[in-house]
Amino acid sequence: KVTITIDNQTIEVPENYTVLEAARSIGIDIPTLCYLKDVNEVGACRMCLVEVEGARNLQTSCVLPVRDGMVVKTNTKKVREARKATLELILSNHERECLTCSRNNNCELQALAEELGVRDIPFEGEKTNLPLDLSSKSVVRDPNKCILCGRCVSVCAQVQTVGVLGFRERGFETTVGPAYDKGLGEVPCINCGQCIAACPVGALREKESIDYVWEALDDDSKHVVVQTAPAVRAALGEEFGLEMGTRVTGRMAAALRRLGFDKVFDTDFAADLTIMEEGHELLGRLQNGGKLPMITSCSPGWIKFCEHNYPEFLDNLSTCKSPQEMMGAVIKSYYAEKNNIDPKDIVVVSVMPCTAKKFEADREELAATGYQDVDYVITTRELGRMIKQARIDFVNLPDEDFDEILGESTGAAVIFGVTGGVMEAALRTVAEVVTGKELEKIEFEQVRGMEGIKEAEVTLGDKTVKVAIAHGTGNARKLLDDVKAGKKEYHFIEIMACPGGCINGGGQPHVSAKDRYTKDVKAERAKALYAEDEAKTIRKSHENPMIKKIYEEYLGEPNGHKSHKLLHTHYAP
Ligand code: HC0
Ligand code: SF4
Repeated sequence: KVTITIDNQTIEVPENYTVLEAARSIGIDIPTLCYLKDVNEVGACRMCLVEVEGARNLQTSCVLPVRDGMVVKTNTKKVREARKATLELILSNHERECLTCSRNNNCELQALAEELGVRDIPFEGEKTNLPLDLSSKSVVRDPNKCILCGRCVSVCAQVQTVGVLGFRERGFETTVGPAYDKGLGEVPCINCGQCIAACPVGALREKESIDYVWEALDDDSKHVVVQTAPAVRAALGEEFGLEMGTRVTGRMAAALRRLGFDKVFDTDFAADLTIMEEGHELLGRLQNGGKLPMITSCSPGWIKFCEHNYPEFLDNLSTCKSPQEMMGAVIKSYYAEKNNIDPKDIVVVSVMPCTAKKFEADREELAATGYQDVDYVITTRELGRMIKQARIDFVNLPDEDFDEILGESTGAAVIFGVTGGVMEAALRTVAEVVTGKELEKIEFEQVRGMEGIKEAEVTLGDKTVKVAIAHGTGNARKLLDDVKAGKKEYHFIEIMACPGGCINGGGQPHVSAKDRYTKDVKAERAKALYAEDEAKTIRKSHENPMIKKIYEEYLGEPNGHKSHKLLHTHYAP
């Protein structure tokens, strides 16, 4: 412990603290811009300047370690003027089109200008006028809005270990993007959108599909069906000022109906279906000497990461399509036939916490009926925008149910949205199928939590099955390197591209660096999903009555002929 005095308050703090951390521990909020806890701690933007007794120059508090006896002032005239001058400099060559920016009212730069009391910008700097990077199906990069904070660069390189973003050129010419001026769609970007989540401004954003969805909704010749991913319900409320972790499942269904969708279905139904297919696939591989470890295939960012970095594991992937794709395929086959609708007239819209799902929906492997399984993907944020554009009073909506029958799901399905959830859902079903006995306890605590890599041994009948879970592709890389080197052996692995799983996907509502500092975003949203699981009467995928029905009426059996045609695929090297 060291003793430090900040703004006349003397406190004791751990010796590994920075001055910023020490100040925040007593509620003194030093402003930051480039700082992102544990990810980007570089002291580049100089917004967090403080005065330190005995030092001639102002110091950047986010990288300044505390020292015993240190005396710090965070709110002197000198500090205020320096911060304001720095901000004015950034603003002087920033494209200040706030009104039409996707981050209007939700921008950390805008908020700082307000907080620091910037009322005019004394000089106009030279502005860049560079083309937008529209090459990716998921992420749009607008270099004119970039403030060079480096947060996206750090997330992409250090957390995801993808490393396709970097600083290019020097001085005024500096931009952030892929090397050699390439577009994000031309490099091994995995579309995870974690860079968007890290961006304080509007320089990185999803490629919006809102206009296409409005157009489909306005077209009377189209039957427009929507599905919502598990994690959306855990975060959509944040777009409307509800507390993080508020579950808005019923209000979300109500809003979608009011937007005009003909049917409101739940990706969770398809998650249950995935468990039936993937669970039986695992049993098959265990019994017949198939390729092990089997690895989950539902996270499209992870699939792309695998294709670029670990092609030798492509045959380990489960052949199951992701739930979003299974749902699309079922809507355009079973549902279409049952209701006598030509699949060409059906438009499937997915609401996803994920930007990579936009890329997935366009993959040519995923068009079981001759049409793309899914037509348009919008993120949780985009759904928030549509609800606002329709002027729906979201907070005060009544709770409504999803439509039958593709809206019926179990507790096992809803936890898909959090790391370890697919594994737990699979274990619930596989354990009962193998033993023929009902589980005494259906919670598998070993696979829960936010540890980067989790391992467990599970007894299934007379066999012990070794499983592992990784979330965030940086962790996936570590795990796969160990498997490759023969250091670890598993039967079944769950990998999700985003840290925390889909709840923290690149399409979820923005959380400022400041809120990320104080709130555990992943844990809060995860709680909402575990609560929904607990509240469900049916919590195992194989007990979903509508899943039983679709096998009876249409699919036959898991991994059967029809399933293979509609619900499985193969990603070739
Ligand atoms: Fe997920 Fe999914 S759980 S990837 O995290 O498997 O995006 O929420 O929709 O498809 O169900 C995302 C979330 C999904 C899919 C499901 C899986
Ligand atoms: Fe990196 Fe993911 Fe952003 Fe692509 S989408 S640049 S992989 S962080």
